[in-house]
Amino acid sequence: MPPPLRFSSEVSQALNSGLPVVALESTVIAHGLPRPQNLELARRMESIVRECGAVPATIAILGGEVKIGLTADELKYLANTDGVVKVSRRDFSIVAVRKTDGATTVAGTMIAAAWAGIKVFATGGIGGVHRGHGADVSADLPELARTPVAVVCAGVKAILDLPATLEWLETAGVPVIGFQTDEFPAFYSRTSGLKLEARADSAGEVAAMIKTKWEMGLEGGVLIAAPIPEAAALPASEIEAAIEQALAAAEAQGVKGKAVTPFLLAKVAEVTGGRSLQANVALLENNARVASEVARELA
Ligand code: PSU
Ligand code: MN
Repeated sequence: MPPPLRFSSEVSQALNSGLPVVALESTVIAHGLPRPQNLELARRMESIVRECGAVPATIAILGGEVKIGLTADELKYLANTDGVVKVSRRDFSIVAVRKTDGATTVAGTMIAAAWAGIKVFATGGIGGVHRGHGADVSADLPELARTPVAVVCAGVKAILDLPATLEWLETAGVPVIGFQTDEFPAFYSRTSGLKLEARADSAGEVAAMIKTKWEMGLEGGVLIAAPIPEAAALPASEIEAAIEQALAAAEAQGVKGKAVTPFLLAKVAEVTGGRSLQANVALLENNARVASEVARELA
């Protein structure tokens, strides 16, 4: 049985009247972006979803309670509080018992969205298989294999092993749909050289693919990969040096477990300065737009 969910009034009204709702994650706010850009971005994503005719549901855990839609104050609190637990599948019961605050990852947000009946979710980059650490596989991947939520992302950051991540998704039967692209995008860059089997050119086409999968009784999610807008894209070469540096630092400092991804994200942001942050914001905004259109088509 799902835990009790606390809906914001905006989200509960939207769900009751069948309006399109887009889930948004909170790990990117609490662990993925520096302050104060994290709060600015969280607010911006919510307003974009509204401008696009859907209702945003930022998902997080406050005092052990699963919140579907945050108030302005809750969002601010989450963005500015230290020690918020990063919550994937394994962590839900722990934070519930301890009544602590938690920020949901892509995996955690998918689970809560599915409990709430939300079908579409916008994020920046999902987790994946880590470079040189084939056993370090993000909990986001098995979640995509089992939980029926469509996730819009800009691919994965090259801190990860992109080919291995795509192989994992193929094995697990997760459709990866390129949104107006034939290639898996690489977060900061529009291309990766990795071809996708499926491409959709409109939100309607994406929605049809999602709907058809679920009507067939095929369990699990769908990954929609929308490349970063051209104007905001960074050359792969510029980012690669920063990533190498970040990976070396993580290795040297012996960073392990759930700390690895936040560590790498912070290091890359530090080394590339404002440029990577700007790109990050642009692609998140774009994904909020694409997800809203898909949610409208599905509604
Ligand atoms: N990649 C990013 N930014 C992020 C994350 C990944 O570019 O903020 C976050 C997401 O919340 C994702 C999580 O679900 O990191 C994956 O963490 P891990 O690799 O520990 O599963
Ligand atoms: Mn990991």
